[in-house]
Amino acid sequence: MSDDCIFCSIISGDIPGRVVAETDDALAFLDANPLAPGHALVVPKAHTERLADLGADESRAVFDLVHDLVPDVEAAVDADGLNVGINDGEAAGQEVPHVHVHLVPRFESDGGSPIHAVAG
Ligand code: D5M
Repeated sequence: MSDDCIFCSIISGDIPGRVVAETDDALAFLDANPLAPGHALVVPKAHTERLADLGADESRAVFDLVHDLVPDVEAAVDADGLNVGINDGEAAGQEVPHVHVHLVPRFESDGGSPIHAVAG
């Protein structure tokens, strides 16, 4: 837990988050600046800034939850696909220094362009 981390505050319940799934070590909630309806973030509960700093158990918890949620998120908004991405480090566009995986629903109608950075 980091006192000045917005995602830690969501995890602790100090600020509201639109939680969509929770496990012992990971949480998923809707992105506040969604790129598409259903845009969700999956985070480790333990405050960790960079992907390489995640422990093996936390990493498994995060990616297991991502794996579980992909079909649910896609179905929830009737999407045709998803971008799953991580901005890892400031140089890569990471704005919130707590590891998070973006799940961005995509639709046949949105053009199908790949994304180079996930900006919410
Ligand atoms: O993406 C950081 C993402 O975090 C961005 O898509 C907005 C989102 N965000 C920021 N604050 C909140 C709160 N309070 N709830 C939900 N989502 C939030 P990055 O990959 O770091 O650029």
